[in-house]
Amino acid sequence: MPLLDASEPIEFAPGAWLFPNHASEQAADILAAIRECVRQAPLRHFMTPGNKPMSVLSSNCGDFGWVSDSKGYRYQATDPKSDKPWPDMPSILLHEATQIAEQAGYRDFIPNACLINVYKPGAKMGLHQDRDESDLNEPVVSYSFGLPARFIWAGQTRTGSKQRI
Ligand SMILES: O=C(O)CCC(=O)C(=O)O
Repeated sequence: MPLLDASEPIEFAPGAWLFPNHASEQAADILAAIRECVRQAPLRHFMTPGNKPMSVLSSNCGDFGWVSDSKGYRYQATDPKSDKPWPDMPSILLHEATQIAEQAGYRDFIPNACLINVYKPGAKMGLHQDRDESDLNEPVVSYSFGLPARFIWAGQTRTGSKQRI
């Protein structure tokens, strides 16, 4: 499994870009905005459809949030804990995500959902594809802050060659 350890923006697979340290200057402001979101919609362990708690702590902001429970994975406009709408997406995230998507070649992207994941030591996310979105031509913009972590990129199939990032 080849290792990608880039210091400059790189398209490491068709349409998939890595922007190392892109958000480091805005990190404090982005994290403050996220903290305000999770104050309104607290972090929780979603249950898998098989009724197991996910190890990651999650919440959402934006018009829609990704949720999981015994009824399956889906996006919904309200927090199932409170039945209230998710907090508004912070303007710094809207702005940053739109700009970086444009740099990666995705014009006119307007994010309407933002999943917030917190990984305490030992928490994991298994290899998976995002398929609950209604338009798979839209990009997923993902920011990661904190301790070093290993991401596995497997391309279009689970069985194809993998990259460690
Ligand atoms: O927390 C992450 O960076 C990964 C999230 C993820 O895999 C997903 O949203 O599908």
